[in-house]
Amino acid sequence: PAPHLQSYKNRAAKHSNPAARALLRCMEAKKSNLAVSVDVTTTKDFFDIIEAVAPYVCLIKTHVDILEDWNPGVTTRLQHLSREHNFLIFEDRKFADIGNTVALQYSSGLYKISSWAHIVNAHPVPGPSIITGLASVGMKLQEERGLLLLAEMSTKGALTIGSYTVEAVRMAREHRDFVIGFIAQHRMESIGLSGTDDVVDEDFLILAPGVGLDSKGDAMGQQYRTPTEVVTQCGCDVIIVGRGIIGIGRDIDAEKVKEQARRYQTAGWEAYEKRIVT
Ligand code: 6AU
Repeated sequence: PAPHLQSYKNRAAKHSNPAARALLRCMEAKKSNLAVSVDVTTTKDFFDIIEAVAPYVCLIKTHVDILEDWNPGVTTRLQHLSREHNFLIFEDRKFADIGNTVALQYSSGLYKISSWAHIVNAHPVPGPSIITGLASVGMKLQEERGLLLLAEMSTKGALTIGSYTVEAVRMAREHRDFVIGFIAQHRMESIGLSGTDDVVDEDFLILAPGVGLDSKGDAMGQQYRTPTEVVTQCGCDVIIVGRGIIGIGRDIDAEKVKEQARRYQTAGWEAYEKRIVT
């Protein structure tokens, strides 16, 4: 059966990339396909949220460059929490430059992303060299590292449509050792294939942003769908939730955040259980 009809557990046993295996195993162990997007600007709020949601997530998604008081201790503490609470770390860096530049952006600078983020993402717009550039750093580390390509975006009027998405999938198929999947709104198995192409081993993870239970969008083009639409109907594997869980006010209410995380975890898992056959 197609990957999305199989359990995360079965897929974990077969996947060739160590970061994908670790994520699938974690999802199975915690019964969670929830990634929380911690889009806040102070390290206090950042860790208050992570500590509140940690039991309910398989993945914490960061934008470390929006933290006003970032310091190297942030990523040390984040890695410690990742081990303690069993979740992976995804830095949502959206690389989009030539291979040489993205390799430097991934490995160096203030953030040294490759040293702590299990997963990063990239826009396919520069072509395959963005993958080989990032892989030249990530694949050399003896660590769990993987890349997601942004094949579809969640925003109104996004240009990630038609042949752009098809080419993104083609690029990923050429680099299945490092590209573990897509940021997308649907599964990609059927995309760009002729009847004779052989992709029996293909298991790309689909991580879907733009998920909300109470809202249909924001004032800046974001569009939300429910976990049922995203996971059961469109076959995505991980739901990425930011403001639906962390709220939009100034003050973080840890109890409320916890309650919402639990609610999305349950919704995401029930949507997954309705989908799998093996
Ligand atoms: O749930 P929200 O709307 O508060 O946050 C969604 C998060 C944000 C975006 O930067 C990110 O998901 N995102 C992405 C990613 C993950 O790459 C792609 C996209 O198409 N839409 C989107 O919202 O941190």
